[in-house]
Amino acid sequence: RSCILVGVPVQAGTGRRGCDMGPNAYRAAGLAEALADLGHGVVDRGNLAVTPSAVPAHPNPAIRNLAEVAAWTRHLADIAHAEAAEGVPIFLGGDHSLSAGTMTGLARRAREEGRELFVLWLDAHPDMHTLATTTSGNLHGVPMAYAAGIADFAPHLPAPPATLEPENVCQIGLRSVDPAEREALRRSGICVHDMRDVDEIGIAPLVRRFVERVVAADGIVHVSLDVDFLDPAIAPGVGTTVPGGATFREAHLAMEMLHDSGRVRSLDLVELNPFLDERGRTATLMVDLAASLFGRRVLDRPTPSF
Ligand code: DIR
Ligand code: MN
Ligand code: MN
Ligand code: MN
Repeated sequence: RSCILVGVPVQAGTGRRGCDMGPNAYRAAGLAEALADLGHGVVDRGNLAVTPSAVPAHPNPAIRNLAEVAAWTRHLADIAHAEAAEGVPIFLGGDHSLSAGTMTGLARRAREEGRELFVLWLDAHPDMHTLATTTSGNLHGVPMAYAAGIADFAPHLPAPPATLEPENVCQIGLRSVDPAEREALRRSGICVHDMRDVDEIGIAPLVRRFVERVVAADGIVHVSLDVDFLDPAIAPGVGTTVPGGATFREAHLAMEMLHDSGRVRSLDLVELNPFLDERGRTATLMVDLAASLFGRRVLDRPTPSF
């Protein structure tokens, strides 16, 4: 199965401009070459575009760019559904609102194939707001609630034809959770690990437990990697840095273990803002993490038995 690069230059979901340059920064940082060096076929579909059309207004006056996010969600659900049948899609963001669409399309594809879809969500934020609870109005804060079918986003965003099982979602890296999100997480049944869990338990046991659940269900995995999962000291190129994030080795180890599971079928790389980056170092780190996810390793080793 080839890797399929899909550029998603959406920044309508975030409060800062520059995310629309993300897809091209990944190309400049050598993503296609890194994957090809690992022996993968690579197809680059270029950058997508959408034409927003009017959607019913929502009473929350804070919400920004609803029509644009709705258009991306609708289009990306179709694209993800189609590309997941062709290969391993890698969505190059763009802000995290894109995951509302990708997870919806991937869930629909998995359901049609009779496979259980699991999501590993690596982020400082749970992105669990509904249209009613967001106070920033930035819709990169809603995709998890949307794709988990937790709130009724219709008719403002298109209703997903298939949603994720909350029990199949694992979030790791949380350290900025709004009160409404905290409540929504508690009700949802989503598996959540804040940075304290990473500190106390360690990243390896957390990822191992997740992989064990996937294997037990004979499931497949989508990874959604937000740049701000990483500590700002190593990943400054993002609009919403939060101190105390994952280290270089914690992030690579998570990727290496996920690769060894043999279960990863798709990836979102989101929230990279090249305008805020330092000479491409964040783009390069994200490319290296993707390389670890797709098989780069220091030494050959047997696949660990989980
Ligand atoms: C904050 C920040 N919870 C909001 N969210 C995200 O605006 O809703 N930042 N996703 O990256
Ligand atoms: Mn996010
Ligand atoms: Mn985030
Ligand atoms: Mn977990």
